[in-house]
Amino acid sequence: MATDSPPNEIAAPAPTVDAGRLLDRLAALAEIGAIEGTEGCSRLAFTDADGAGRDLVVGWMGDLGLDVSVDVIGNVIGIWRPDGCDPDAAPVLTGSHIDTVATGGRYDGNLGVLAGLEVIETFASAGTPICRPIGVAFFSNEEGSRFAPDMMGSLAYVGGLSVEEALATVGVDGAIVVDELDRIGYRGSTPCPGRAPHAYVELHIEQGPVLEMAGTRIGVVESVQGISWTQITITGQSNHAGTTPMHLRRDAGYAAARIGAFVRDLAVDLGPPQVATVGAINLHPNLVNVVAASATLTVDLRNTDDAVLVDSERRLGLFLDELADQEGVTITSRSLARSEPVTFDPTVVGLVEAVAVDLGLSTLRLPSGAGHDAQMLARVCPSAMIFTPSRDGISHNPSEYTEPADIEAGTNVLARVLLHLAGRNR
Ligand code: HGY
Ligand code: MN
Ligand code: MN
Repeated sequence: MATDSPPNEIAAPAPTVDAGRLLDRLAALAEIGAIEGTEGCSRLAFTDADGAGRDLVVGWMGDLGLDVSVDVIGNVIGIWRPDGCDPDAAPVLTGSHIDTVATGGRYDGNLGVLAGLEVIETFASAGTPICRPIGVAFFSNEEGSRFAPDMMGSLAYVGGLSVEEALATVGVDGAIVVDELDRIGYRGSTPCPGRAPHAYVELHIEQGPVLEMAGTRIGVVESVQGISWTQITITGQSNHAGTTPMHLRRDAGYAAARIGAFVRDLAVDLGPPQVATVGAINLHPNLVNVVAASATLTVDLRNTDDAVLVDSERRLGLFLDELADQEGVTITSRSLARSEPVTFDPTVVGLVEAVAVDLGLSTLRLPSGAGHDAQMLARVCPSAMIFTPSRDGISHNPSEYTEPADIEAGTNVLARVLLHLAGRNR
């Protein structure tokens, strides 16, 4: 297995990447769904903007002569099979996602896909010999904010979600995945689950403050924390805001606010790394002079320790039962996504670290607070991630930014790691 050689036998230095070309592609992709007046972009999964972004990246894959496949859930993989490599060998895969949240930055996901393209173009231009094919993927709907769960495409790719279930998923706007995939022309024919890669390595921005605060260039990601998404529906009674005495109200809006306060207090009580977020609240009829009849909201709970995450879910459930009794409302909930913490392959993690050190870059081992496609690929092959710092730790925000020098450094680490994994005949 490519990962059995000790990291200190790192493959011959890889050719250095063309950071300017990579930054130009990041800028070109960010033009699609650009958020006016910002550096960011909005390309929710399977929207026209996502479709246009896909077309651009697939065009670049074609320009490089990659073998491009589109599977039945829209995952796209471009594989480089140069002369001299074993074309039938399981490829070493890199990549990420190009769908974004509605307030997205230009680096989240996009960096991992375009850095993979850059590495392949650098190797192809230099005639770098490899034994195994190298592939670059973008997986469908990593964000999950329009269609839950997150990492939908990569989860289906590894067999963790049936294609039927994924295609039938109804989004927050009432759209259905299969119709949207057909509409943007990315419901492909390649079967899913897909072939297990030989190994998977993903470059991604950290999206948090840790690397920047430590003054470190490269994050050596050891794991991804567990994620729990719940949709909560509260049914009360609409009533007149002026005439209804407080003790006679069945106020869904107030109940929703109490839930938001509870999950904040729960995270503070449990302490780091527990985090809790109410990101979406919709009231009905959402009018100034009407006590809300109903409310729908989401709760995102995360922790590196699954036992604590389970306890936070339990405590939330107990609170909802108490709240329903107190306020005379009915409360129902359903899980939108649930993934346990994932530990990456220690040998590949060690390889990332050894390469970065060999390139003279400072490193820090850390867990990922965000979910990533790598956590799904880790189910089927040795996987790891490389982080680059995020300015002020900001992400899921159009002002998301990573220094060009850090983008170049992270991509050179990726190049060397991929060469090591693909450059040896095992
Ligand atoms: O929610 C996440 O962690 C990722 O951005 N999908
Ligand atoms: Mn991402
Ligand atoms: Mn994201």
